[in-house]
Amino acid sequence: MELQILKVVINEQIALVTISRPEALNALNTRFFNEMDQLVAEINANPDVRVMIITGEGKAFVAGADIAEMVDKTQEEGSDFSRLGQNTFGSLEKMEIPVIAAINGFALGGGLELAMGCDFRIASTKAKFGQPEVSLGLIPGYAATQRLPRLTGLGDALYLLMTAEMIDANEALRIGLVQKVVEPEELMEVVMKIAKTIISKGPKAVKLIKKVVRKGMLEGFDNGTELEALMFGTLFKDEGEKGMKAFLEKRKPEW
Ligand code: CO8
Repeated sequence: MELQILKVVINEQIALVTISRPEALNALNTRFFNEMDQLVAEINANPDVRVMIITGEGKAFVAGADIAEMVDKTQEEGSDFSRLGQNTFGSLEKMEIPVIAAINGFALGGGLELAMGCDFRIASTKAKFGQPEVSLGLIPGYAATQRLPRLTGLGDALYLLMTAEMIDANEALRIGLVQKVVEPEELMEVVMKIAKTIISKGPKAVKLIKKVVRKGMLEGFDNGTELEALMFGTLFKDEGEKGMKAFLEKRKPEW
């Protein structure tokens, strides 16, 4: 399938993905999910890509699921559309490489759910966040009921989900929804710099961080620490040896 909604530029081991349907504030439709599924499969198969960044074109990151597409759905179609998005955003978590959300503007409903499927989030001061579903007589369908409380804690998550309040980037930072807030004109520069910092680290170690942390969050502390010990061991006589020797020899490691 030719990508129409997603613009992808791969450069210096970074895949920059821009969601580009600004006339609808990048609202998520079936075509978006199909394109994203295809792109994730392509990037998973491309060993030259070490970090993926997702951002939005225009004044929105993503202003939610496409209400025009959803309005006439039946109960069954509604559940199917929910599973479609859950699977796509779940596949971002399952990617081995880090996925960063560069939030340029509105991240509402399904847009915030997309951002939460990424590994961490950097926001412009222009970004606005919210889960407005209850205003539409809906609940979130792309896992905000599960990811939001895990990121912010229960009280802030239930507050946002029940009130549909739209918050600014500094409030999102305060409740742990984003990790940094920067001026709009600096957003991509800062995110690129973060991506390059990650790329300078041990490639296997970075992938294992994602795997071990996410497994522990899903399956609990004991399973997580068991996997940590196993994976820790795999780095010896490998990247770990290179990194530790370089430290002792006071030089930069070559992976
Ligand atoms: N879906 C479809 N079109 C949208 C959406 C959307 N979510 N958001 C904006 N648009 C369209 C507008 O209809 C408008 O189109 P047109 O120019 O043809 O009239 C265009 O984008 C520009 O939008 P506005 O004129 O409204 O721009 P403003 O700057 O005045 O307002 C807002 C910006 C505040 C972001 C406003 O557009 C808004 O409130 N948007 C809807 C936000 C929302 O409610 N999002 C949640 C949607 S529900 C959801 O995401 C549930 C996810 C789970 C689904 C589970 C599957 C079943």
